[in-house]
Amino acid sequence: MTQPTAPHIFAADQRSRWLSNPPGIWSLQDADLDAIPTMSILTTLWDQPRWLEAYHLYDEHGSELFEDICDLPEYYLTRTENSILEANAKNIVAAAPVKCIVELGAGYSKKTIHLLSEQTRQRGQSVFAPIDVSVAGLLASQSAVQKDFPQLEFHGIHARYEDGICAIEKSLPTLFVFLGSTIGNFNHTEFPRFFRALSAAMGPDDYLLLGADRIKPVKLLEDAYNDSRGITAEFILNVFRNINGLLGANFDLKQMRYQSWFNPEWQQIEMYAVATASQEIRFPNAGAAFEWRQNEKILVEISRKFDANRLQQQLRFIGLTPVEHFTDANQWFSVLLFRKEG
Ligand code: AVJ
Repeated sequence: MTQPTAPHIFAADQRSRWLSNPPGIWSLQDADLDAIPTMSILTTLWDQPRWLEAYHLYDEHGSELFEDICDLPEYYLTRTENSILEANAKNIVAAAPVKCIVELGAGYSKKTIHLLSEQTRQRGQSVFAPIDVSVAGLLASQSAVQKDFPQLEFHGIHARYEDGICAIEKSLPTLFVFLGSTIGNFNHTEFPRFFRALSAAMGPDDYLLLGADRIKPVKLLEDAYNDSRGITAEFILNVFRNINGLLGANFDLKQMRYQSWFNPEWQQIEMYAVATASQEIRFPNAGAAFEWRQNEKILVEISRKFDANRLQQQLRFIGLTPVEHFTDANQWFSVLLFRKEG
């Protein structure tokens, strides 16, 4: 079978690196996506404190649990951001005159639909290219977009964010969309590294739309990550089921519990798994093991909360100029539009 040539959304020097499989979903030819999670899990688990990169939470079951979290009464983020986008999609799209929308992460949510329908209404023919590490998510997005927006050219990019971002053609006016306060997952080294890479990859006619959860009373924050139905606990501990499957490890979900709190100094929710008994965790495939002591915590996820003005100032230093700031009546969440410094 001959490979179709990668489309014009990829930079010319990148096109030969991307293969389409299945049709419309592009993957890096030389990426070893299996080796990467193993390496990531083992290194961070041997760190002090032990921790995990957040993307391991999103196996199939984890993605379903996250969908359930979005509907929880305590989890105000998704609802609030959606209302901001619904109310302002027209202004956002008008302020960012682009031909292409690249979404980082989950491809086809209610929130994205507001932007896509405004984009097609205001500009007609356009490109929509979500970047995601999950092929299943990209395929779902593809079939939904093809059905609802036949005017949109769809290209799914199966890659980690930075690999995907760097491949996009700089001269194609593009709006990068990064919603849900996913940036809250980045720690203090990942955060500047990510934004430097994004800013460097953006062309002079490119924009960034960023969703960020804001600092607010601690009770509201802590409840959002410790819901009464225990779905958040299930979501966090599910990462160990995923790791057992990936690495043949023996984490026992009955010998751990979920614990979270808002760290006021770091202004972040920290989500931990705590060992309820000492246990030996073995990774037979890697010939490795460690002693997980009773009460020792593994940091599974952080969710940083932001001061919107400070975030704008920070990104200004990285070459991203604030264009507009959209928020809700309570000022719980911000949707920020930036353009690349010309
Ligand atoms: C998807 C990273 C934005 O931090 O609020 C929700 C993930 N973890 N409940 C968040 C999450 C537990 C979520 N993000």
